[in-house]
Amino acid sequence: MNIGIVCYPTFGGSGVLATELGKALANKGHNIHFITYQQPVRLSGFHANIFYHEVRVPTYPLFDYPPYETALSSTMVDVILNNDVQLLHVHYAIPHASAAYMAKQILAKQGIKIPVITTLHGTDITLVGRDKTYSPVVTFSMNESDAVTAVSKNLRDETFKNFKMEKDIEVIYNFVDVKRFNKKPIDAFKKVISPNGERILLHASNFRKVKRVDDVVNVFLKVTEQIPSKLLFVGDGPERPGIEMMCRESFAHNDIRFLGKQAEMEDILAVSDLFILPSEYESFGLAALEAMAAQVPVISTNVGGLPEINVNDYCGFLSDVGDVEDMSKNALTLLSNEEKFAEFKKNALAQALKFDINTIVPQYEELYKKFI
Ligand code: GMT
Repeated sequence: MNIGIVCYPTFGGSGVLATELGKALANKGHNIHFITYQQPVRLSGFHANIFYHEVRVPTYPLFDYPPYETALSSTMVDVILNNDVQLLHVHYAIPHASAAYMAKQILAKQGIKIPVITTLHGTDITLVGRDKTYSPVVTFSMNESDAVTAVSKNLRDETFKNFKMEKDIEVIYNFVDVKRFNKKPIDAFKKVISPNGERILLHASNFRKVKRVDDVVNVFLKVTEQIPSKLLFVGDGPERPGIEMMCRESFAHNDIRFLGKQAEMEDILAVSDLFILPSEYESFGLAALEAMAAQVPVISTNVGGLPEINVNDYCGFLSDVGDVEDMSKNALTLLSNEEKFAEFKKNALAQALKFDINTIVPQYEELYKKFI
């Protein structure tokens, strides 16, 4: 099949998932055309079946806001016409679903029928999309898509609750390449981070308010008071300067490292003991799934789609939002009981295998086949 994939190219989960999906489909022999404004972060190297088309948005003194959506629709039309693309799969509704609708209408006038599949990822529904500034366009373009998928049951339910949906939403869970993430730790790396065998706690996100990164710091401080530990932060975003300040002022400032944006998460996960995700909302929590694939138990909140992935008292623990006390207690339970910890690590891998790339990607292929 010849598939066009539209996504955000940044470190956010939707872009990561879309890129990994494109790579997996290309490995299965499909031709994949990425359409976005920058090379996606997880897309590097050469692959015979992968093509990257950059959306250029010319500036003009009249524009306070260059019209990205118009440029995106025009690029979609151009890529489809010149590469025999048979289907557009857009990730994150805003503005990808409405831009795809426009491209579809333009092509229809030329007698070309191009099916559009929209995958909802989270904030496009629960935060941004619900805002009345966007909601009429999001509702219309979801309903005009040939198929809509959501990455968890919770996100599907939230969409029905908040939008006037006229069509069904299929749940296709996010996936992880377990083989790639279940790696042996690099001893030298571990030694640098925890020279005296301290435990390593990890958090990775885009440092937005919804991630409650200050809770990560507070959980860590309570843990390291009892069991000497180190805290690693991966990612970047608006809350990072405040969090860095908070860490600098804490008694454990020498035990906290900010690694910034990292493409090779598997190497960092391989040396980590626990993954901390205290978010206010997660439609899915792809970062938690990647941790589980690396046999890292997850200490998370119990909101959104997280309970569909992180099974409480099996491969991690779930707590109420903001309950730092409970999250630190759960972390200490695992770190102080080798037997339980080993069992949770094994369970984390078993749980991740349910979301393995080889199980989920065929579900997208089946969906594509219905429309091509
Ligand atoms: O919140 C983020 O990290 C970014 C955001 C995105 O759209 O890239 O992530 C959303 O999509 C991910 C992939 O499907 C999910 O794993 C995240 O849970 C979801 N984020 C939220 O719902 C807050």
